[in-house]
Amino acid sequence: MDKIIVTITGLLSIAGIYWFFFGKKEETVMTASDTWTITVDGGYKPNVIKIPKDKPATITFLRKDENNCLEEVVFPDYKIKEYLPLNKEVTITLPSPHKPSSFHCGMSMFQGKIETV
Ligand SMILES: [Cu+2]
Repeated sequence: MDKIIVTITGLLSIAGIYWFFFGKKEETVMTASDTWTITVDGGYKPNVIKIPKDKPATITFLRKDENNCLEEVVFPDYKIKEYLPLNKEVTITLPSPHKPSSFHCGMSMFQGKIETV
């Protein structure tokens, strides 16, 4: 009887571990999309985006922060610099292929990261 309980407990914890990792992986499924929305409010939310290497990525920025410093977003590796008007969506398309890179505000005080998958 004890053996059965131990076996069941063992199987359940293995299932739990699988569920945990599988669940985490499932979260990254949203990275397979080709559009992202980043809210600019005291920084970039989210500030890490994962994009597929070989697909152009369309990122929509919505600035809700009046801070002048955030009115410009720069993607140095793509040589893209864009003005972000307050409360207006701005769409930026990053041409593929991608490599890990970053983006930041005009003065580089707020940063975001691009990871590739
Ligand atoms: Cu800044």
